[in-house]
Amino acid sequence: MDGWLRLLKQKDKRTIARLITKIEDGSPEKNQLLEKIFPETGKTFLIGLTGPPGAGKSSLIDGLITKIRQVGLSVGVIAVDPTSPFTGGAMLGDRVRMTKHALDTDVFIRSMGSRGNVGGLSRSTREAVRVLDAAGFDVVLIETVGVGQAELEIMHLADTVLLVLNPGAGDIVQVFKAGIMEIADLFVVNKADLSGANRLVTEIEELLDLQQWEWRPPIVQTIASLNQGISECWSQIIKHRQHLEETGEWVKRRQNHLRQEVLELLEDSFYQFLKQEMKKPEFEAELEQVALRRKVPHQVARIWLNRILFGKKE
Ligand SMILES: Nc1nc2c(ncn2[C@@H]2O[C@H](COP(=O)(O)OP(=O)(O)OP(=O)(O)O)[C@@H](O)[C@H]2O)c(=O)[nH]1
Ligand SMILES: [Mg+2]
Repeated sequence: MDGWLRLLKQKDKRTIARLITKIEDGSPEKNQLLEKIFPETGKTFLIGLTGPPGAGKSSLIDGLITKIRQVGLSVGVIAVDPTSPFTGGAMLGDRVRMTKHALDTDVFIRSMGSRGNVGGLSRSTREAVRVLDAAGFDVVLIETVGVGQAELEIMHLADTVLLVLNPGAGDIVQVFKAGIMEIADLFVVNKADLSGANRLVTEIEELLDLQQWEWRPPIVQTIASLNQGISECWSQIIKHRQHLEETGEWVKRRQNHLRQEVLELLEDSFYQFLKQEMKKPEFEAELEQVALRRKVPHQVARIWLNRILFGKKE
């Protein structure tokens, strides 16, 4: 076994940090390293936390880390910030808040920004999670700020998804309409110390009533800043995991995640290939025809698809 792999499996923090940096920077060795660690992965329990900015996701993670350590499990955290090209104040704040775990070898916390991410943030998040998986962390928590797409992407990655909301923080119906409700395995109404928490719970219940659920997402109230409700939150997470295992959904979800990953990689390769194809002079000529309104974009796309896939000339 390579030295670095041995160190990784000992959860050596410097080795983990270096590997994740290589992933973030799109280092040329990246793919080779990921190939080496892949056989060691697939064991960790992946929990995604998403929700609007400032909902208390990091505070909740802080509490969950303590809880998870109490039950004797190791835990890794990847905090994703897709909005900021820099490691902004929030993430710095996260680090400061979580320093109490800094000396614990069974806790590893890493923030990832979008700067310099080759192949997109969701891809590097997945790869960073894989590093923590190979290192042997029992649980990995992924924090993503809910700003649309990133929220939905978490469901292609995590075994269990927590949606963190706050009382009075906007219209729950909007969340519902955006399709974000569908991805929640568990609702966390955080900042339950603020007024309107019970009303929010009722609103979520009413929306959940509109459907039949194989797993009806439970709603947990927490005050993350005071460490309240964390045990209940953890026990609902465990219940969800049991549900997944009992129904065979655990295996199915994971297979779907891998399918999605391969699909994304294929999409990416095809996209790069097509971009090259479109540089050909024949294509440019055809594009000109479109500009002159002599050809329709759909038509040109169909012609080129036939040419590329089947070598057909139209
Ligand atoms: N009143 C109250 N404040 C809370 C609670 N939980 C967290 N906060 C505060 O809310 C603010 C945001 O908390 P974070 O944990 O950083 O929220 P976040 O969702 O990680 O934020 P981003 O990562 O920036 O999206 C902080 O000032 C927390 O102290 C709570 O239960 N009640
Ligand atoms: Mg945060």
